[in-house]
Amino acid sequence: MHTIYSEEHRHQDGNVELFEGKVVKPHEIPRRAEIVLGQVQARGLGDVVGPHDFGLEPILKVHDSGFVDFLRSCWDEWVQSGRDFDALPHVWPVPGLLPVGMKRRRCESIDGKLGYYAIDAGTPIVAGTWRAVYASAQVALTGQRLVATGERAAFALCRPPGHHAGSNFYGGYCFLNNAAIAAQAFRDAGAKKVAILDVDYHHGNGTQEIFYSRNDVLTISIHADPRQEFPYFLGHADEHGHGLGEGHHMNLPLPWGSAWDAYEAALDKAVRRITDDSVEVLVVSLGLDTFEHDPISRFKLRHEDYLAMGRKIARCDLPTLFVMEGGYAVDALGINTVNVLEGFEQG
Ligand code: OKP
Ligand code: ZN
Repeated sequence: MHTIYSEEHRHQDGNVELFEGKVVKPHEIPRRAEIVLGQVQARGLGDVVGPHDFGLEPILKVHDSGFVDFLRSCWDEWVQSGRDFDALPHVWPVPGLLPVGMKRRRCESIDGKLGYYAIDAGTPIVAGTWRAVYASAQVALTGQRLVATGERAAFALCRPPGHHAGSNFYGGYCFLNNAAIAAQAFRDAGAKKVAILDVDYHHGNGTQEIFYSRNDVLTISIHADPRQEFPYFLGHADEHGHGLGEGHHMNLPLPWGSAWDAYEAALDKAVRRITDDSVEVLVVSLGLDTFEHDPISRFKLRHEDYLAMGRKIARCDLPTLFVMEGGYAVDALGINTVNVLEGFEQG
């Protein structure tokens, strides 16, 4: 299968992340994508191609324009306000802040805007963030185009990742929801029903939010239980979709310490839900932070489990776009990623 890759990702290179009460070096670093690219090439997965530029239009079908404007201008406004280090939020308009009858409003101050749009303080915005974020979305869209025009599968080597970003917010190392943008593009290219299967260790809260009231995109996420793990406030087993979307969303939370036996059972449920529906194309939010040695996660998957994961995903028997999400055990990230992709090709 083809891999789509752009060096533009290197421009997302933050200095700091607020993590467990400390200001630490970011876990989401340029070397992640380089390691994956190296393994794609070393194992001969297929050709590596650059992205086309599809412009802002397909992005704006998923994200609010005010939010996209904020991402584009944030760094300049931050510098304008006299700062020269990473832009991070430090104050949030929590729902109870405002007296009854008052509506949350976007503040003109860049600090107010950061708190308005960010869900966490772990996602630094720097000078090159927008360049990298824009290219990452174009990488996903280029993979979408390859699959929509007849390839069985493609691998969008996106960085930064996207599944925590919603229509109107960013965080969890994510800015634009690459998988959601690609899924919407499949719909606009004529697919009647699309499924997004999110196998990242963390719940795909942004993807859930974007499609929660819709029945044309089935979203399924397997992840660490939000009662224990980021993003905490969403991803519980009883969230099924709303209105028209009722029954078109599925969360499969698993406890800390889960290994392949428990994971496989959840993945079987996900695959069954997809094959029971009239899904025409599959987008996989491919995070590899379920790995036993991941530094920020607590599942126990091993190298060989990712081959089995790829084979199992192939059972959906659908044209499939893989979109890179998380994975922070950087030295093992390439092996685990390509294991899924090779397992899929064998399956
Ligand atoms: C992004 B992706 C845990 C802190 C978590 C954010 C994690 C974002 C993960 N103590 N910080 O889903 O891989
Ligand atoms: Zn993750």
